[in-house]
Amino acid sequence: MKVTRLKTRLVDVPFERPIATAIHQMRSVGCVLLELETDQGLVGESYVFTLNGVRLKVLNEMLLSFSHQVEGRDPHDVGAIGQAMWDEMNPIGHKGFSIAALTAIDTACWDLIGKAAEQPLHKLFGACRDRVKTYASGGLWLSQSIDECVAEAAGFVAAGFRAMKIRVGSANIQQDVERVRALRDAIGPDIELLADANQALSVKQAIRLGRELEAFELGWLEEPVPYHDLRGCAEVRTALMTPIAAGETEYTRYGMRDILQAHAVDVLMPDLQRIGGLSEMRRTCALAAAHDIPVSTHLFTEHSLCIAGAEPNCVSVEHMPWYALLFNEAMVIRDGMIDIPTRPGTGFSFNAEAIRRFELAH
Ligand code: SMN
Ligand code: MG
Repeated sequence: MKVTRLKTRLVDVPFERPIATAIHQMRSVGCVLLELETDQGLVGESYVFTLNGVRLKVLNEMLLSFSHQVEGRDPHDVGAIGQAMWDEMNPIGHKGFSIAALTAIDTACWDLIGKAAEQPLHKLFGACRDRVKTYASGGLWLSQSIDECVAEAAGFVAAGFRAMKIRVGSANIQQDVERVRALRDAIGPDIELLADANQALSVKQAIRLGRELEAFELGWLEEPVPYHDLRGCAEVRTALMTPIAAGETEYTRYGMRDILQAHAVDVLMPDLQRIGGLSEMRRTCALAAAHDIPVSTHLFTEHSLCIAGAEPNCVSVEHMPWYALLFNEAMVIRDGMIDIPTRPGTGFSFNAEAIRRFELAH
């Protein structure tokens, strides 16, 4: 099998209303949809994105600039394709959009490998489970009132979730504590509650907030301090009983290695776009396993399910609903778990009508 053409389309998927974390103001996700066409008629698909669609054309241009590394090649040679891309991006760096391009091409190659074998990817990787724990992450934003959060939490439970994540890290620590208290009171002790501070706190603020939140039995406190302050994150971790999660903002196995070596986290949270594709995600899980650290994937719910299905220490995936309408297939959520799809490849294919609806001219 040979890739005959690398093709991209741009879409901008708006949210129902603007939302915010401690450091993000968001109204849409702009996606570069990648299709690798082949001489066998199979098409490999993947996507990468930017918040609010800013710099989407730059991301697209970056992806197109690597076309020559995959056109004319067999996607089964994904290891060599990835290595050639890695070597070529040396002068521009192994972070940012260059790694996003690697992610898109690597993941679409794997999609093709699965489709050619007529196997779901977790089976090709070596399956370990057919369902994985998840948590509702598409809500409980800092921009919402406590009443809105409480109502939304009830909806999450009704939709089959047994865990959910609230955003904290506002300028007012007491306000964060009150939000978490109200939510814990509303959902009771049996629903897992996670909190994400999105790097907004200093070490001392994070320890202060974390100590006040210990009473609410959080499953984890995420990104308490700026992502590059690994020593500070480790300090927060030592000061609290609550587990610390981080990793979404760093890149590749080298970024993950530094986090693990700094003893900065109890749960590693790699992001498919920033890690460098399914190949690098598998290496990352192995690296975390060698440190006895569990992995929970960040965003990219659909495309991370094959990893959770194959990596024993990938114990949960973040459920973010933003991209679901781009796909023909829906995720199945029951009892707080998502089924690992049994369809070939990643198990998710672009929906032509949705793409027509959200497509941008370029
Ligand atoms: C998050 C940050 C930015 C965009 C979406 C989500 C958040 C998370 O850190 O972990 O979900
Ligand atoms: Mg986060």
